[in-house]
Amino acid sequence: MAFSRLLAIISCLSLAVFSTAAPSSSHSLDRRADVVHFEVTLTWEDYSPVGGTPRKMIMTNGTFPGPPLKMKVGQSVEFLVHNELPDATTIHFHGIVQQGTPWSDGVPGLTQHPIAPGSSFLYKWTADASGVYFYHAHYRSQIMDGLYGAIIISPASKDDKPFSLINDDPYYQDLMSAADDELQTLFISDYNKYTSAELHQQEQDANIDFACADAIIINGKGSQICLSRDELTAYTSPKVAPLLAAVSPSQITDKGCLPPNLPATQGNFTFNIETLPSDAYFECTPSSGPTEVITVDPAKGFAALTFINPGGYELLKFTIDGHRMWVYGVDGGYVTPQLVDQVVVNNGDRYSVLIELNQAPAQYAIRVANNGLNQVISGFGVLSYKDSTGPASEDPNALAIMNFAGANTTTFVPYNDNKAAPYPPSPPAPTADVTYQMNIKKLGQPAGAYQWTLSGVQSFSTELEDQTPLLFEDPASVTESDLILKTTNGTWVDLVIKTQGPLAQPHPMHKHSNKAYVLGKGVGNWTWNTVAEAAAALPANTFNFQNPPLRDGYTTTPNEQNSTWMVIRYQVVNPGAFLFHCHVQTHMFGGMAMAMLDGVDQWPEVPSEYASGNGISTKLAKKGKLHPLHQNKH
Ligand SMILES: *[C@@H]1O[C@H](CO)[C@@H](O)[C@H](O)[C@H]1NC(C)=O
Ligand SMILES: *[C@@H]1O[C@H](CO)[C@@H](O)[C@H](O)[C@H]1NC(C)=O
Ligand SMILES: *[C@@H]1O[C@H](CO)[C@@H](O)[C@H](O)[C@H]1NC(C)=O
Ligand SMILES: *[C@@H]1O[C@H](CO)[C@@H](O)[C@H](O)[C@H]1NC(C)=O
Ligand SMILES: *[C@@H]1O[C@H](CO)[C@@H](O)[C@H](O)[C@H]1NC(C)=O
Ligand SMILES: *[C@@H]1O[C@H](CO)[C@@H](O)[C@H](O)[C@H]1NC(C)=O
Ligand SMILES: [Cu+2]
Repeated sequence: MAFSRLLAIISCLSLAVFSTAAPSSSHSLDRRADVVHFEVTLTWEDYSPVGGTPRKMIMTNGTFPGPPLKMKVGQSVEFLVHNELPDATTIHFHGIVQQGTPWSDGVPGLTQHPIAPGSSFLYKWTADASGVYFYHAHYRSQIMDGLYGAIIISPASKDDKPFSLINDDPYYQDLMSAADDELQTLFISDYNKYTSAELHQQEQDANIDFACADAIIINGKGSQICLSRDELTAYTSPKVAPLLAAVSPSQITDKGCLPPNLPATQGNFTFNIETLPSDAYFECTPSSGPTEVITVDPAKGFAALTFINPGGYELLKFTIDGHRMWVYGVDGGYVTPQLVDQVVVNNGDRYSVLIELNQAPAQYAIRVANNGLNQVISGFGVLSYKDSTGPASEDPNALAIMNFAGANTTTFVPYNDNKAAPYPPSPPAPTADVTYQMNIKKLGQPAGAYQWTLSGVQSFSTELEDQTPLLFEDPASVTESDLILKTTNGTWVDLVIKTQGPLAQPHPMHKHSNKAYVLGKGVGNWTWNTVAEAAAALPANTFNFQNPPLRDGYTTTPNEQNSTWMVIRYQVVNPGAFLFHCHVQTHMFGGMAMAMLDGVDQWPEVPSEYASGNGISTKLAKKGKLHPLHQNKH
């Protein structure tokens, strides 16, 4: 059923969907040298990306997702945001180091005060590394209300790119580099018809950790797809069958979700699931919105696509019918390329792939499936060869290698994250100066089923978002605690992240400011004081000190029976107050976060325009004093 819908979608493509023009990234070049200025207005509007009943969503300059920001490496960036929402907000530039500009990191309570409704804020930072990043709301879990858009920073030279490792013929390298210069971004995300605030209220009323989407959308487009009971049964993973025995009927819901009152997944709590609206978990009402079409030109030989997951809680994976993919970039950095058939994209992560356009000129399904056990769900887009008129085959599933539940239907090569070696090579220090251990778990009763801790002790309360930003404090006056750690500039820091089992979930962790090396992951209990101790005790290949992945997102290993652990290592190079947290929004909202006061010995002096309170540019921007060119905009 889901796939006959896809066929219908593909066969009407030639009629309507080609009109989706690429959004233009308009910006003005400042008179000052190499400053690029962007300006957006946020509004709260009725909208539904999937047809059906609209909800309130955040529009960025009237669009969802927001307009892409394009710039060159080395440029200074200004981003002026006008908050016309009914709520406060902040904007984070995900993956941007904010070297020397920690006050522009966009985290309320750490780097700034929330931007009040009706006011404006000017972020200023340097585009000091090439790659694909994204901006998104960082107040509460507002990202789930639609505030996100791409940041594309082009490199200084094509010599920086790893394409000689794919093909030693310069002709092909040039084609690949040209494709990379024109890369297209695909935001793949879960979607719910409830606002983030409504969803958190449902969590609290029902006492559950929420994880049940209406749809998977691509670049803000998609459909709510409802399966028959037979299809749902066929797609139910054997891994969840034993968990379902605890409920009656012992089955996933009509939306394909694990019921919200499973002790195995939620823990030992008393649930009030009768308070949930019926369509939050159970009732599936199909609706159709537009389908995202990515048009590619086979005359160019290759196309480059970057997949970004800004979603609330669904860990996702994608395949493209008829095409293998060279993964050449991860979280903005180039990597040693790998030729694969499927890539997992966890929340906050970015994967750049090259595809060779050597297939019959036709339209091919882009399949995006949930990678977690919590729900059977997929979303679809279309890769369309320019001037093609229909699908490659009458049978829409003829070229599928992954089904609606995300299970492989053939043998193939998934991307191996452990082999995401940075290009050019850039190894970490062989030892760390300091080790911090964290323990991800639910707080447990009497706390709610939606409340988590990263430190293993306390939850990071959302109320901390409204406190005086830690960056504005003298770090000597801030007490170190399980929620606030201090590091010294220049030192190498190991973070050991333990996830408590027996059902250890995958948590896509994100470090603000600098990237970190993923040294290793394991199943079982971490019982050592340092990585050096663990390395001496464990098999030789447990840790990678030679060419470990260097990235800003790192996902803990899931396990159905045991605890798991993960170690990341970073050098403190940018003093400031930086959040370390799970990018699953329900987990972050539930407290899975902590503050790193990096480089307390070299604490930055906050410029007066940022230190002087809430919204540096409220009046200035509106009077046009900061930006004469924009004088008449508001
Ligand atoms: C947002 O819209 C304003 C007004 O039309 C325009 O000046 C500005 O360039 C737009 N911003 C972006 C990032 O496209
Ligand atoms: C669940 O919690 C209740 C109440 O706190 C406690 O009495 C019970 O022993 C717990 N059950 C398990 C299996 O831990
Ligand atoms: C895909 O499915 C087959 C059969 O179910 C299995 O043997 C194979 O290992 C699976 N995984 C991959 C990555 O091919
Ligand atoms: C912090 O340490 C890094 C790495 O040693 C160094 O490059 C940087 O200049 C230091 N920053 C300050 C403010 O001292
Ligand atoms: C890990 O520790 C827990 C609690 O101490 C224990 O119950 C469990 O058996 C340990 N797991 C392994 C794999 O050693
Ligand atoms: C979990 O730990 C136990 C030991 O407590 C071990 O026997 C088992 O293989 C582990 N399971 C997995 C999936 O690693
Ligand atoms: Cu998490």
